[in-house]
Amino acid sequence: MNALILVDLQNDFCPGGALAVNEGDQTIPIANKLMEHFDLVVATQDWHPIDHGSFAANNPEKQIGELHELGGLPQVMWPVHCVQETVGAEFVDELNKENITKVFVKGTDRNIDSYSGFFDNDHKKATGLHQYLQSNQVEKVYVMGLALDYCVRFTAIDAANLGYKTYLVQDGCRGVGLKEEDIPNALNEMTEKGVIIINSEEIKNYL
Ligand code: VGL
Ligand code: ZN
Repeated sequence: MNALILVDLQNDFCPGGALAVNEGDQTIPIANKLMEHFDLVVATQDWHPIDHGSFAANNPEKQIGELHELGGLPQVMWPVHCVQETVGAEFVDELNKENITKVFVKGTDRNIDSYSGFFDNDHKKATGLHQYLQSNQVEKVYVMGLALDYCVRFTAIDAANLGYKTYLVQDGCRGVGLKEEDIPNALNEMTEKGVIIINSEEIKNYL
């Protein structure tokens, strides 16, 4: 079985949102089109409590974009984003949500961030995504979404490490790019870890 993994296609990561990714909304038509090729479509959803430790606002004297620490790990300070039960945390309206079989929330523990859709950043707690894919006999996963240099990157690398044949659909992703090299570095790192980078137009060649 093949699974499409849609990473964080939420309002806050799109233009006008709290942590807007440049052209983030352009990933939505690609997600909608790709769904037609998959029996199993799962989505991750960044889902933070308002007091989450990754928010600069919850760390006195820390500015957005600065590096700090959370749960004993280096942590970028983010604007308040994807707060549970807010419009910013909702999936983008134009996304065909009826085709999503299951949603996995992450970042719910205020004391640790979770970029990957599989585990928190310390790999201590699983979201249930791996178990769900295993119970559906999934062998190949196709990852796309927001943001390429954070949640997409860690989701794809965890998938490859867990033994899935892992494809990254590059045109279905956009990155934050805090530093200029972040997006090319993310692509290189994924390739090194065995992730195969493809384009949505050639999906049929890789199913
Ligand atoms: C993300 C930063 C903070 C992402 C989530 O979805 O890539 N980035 N929280
Ligand atoms: Zn977040």
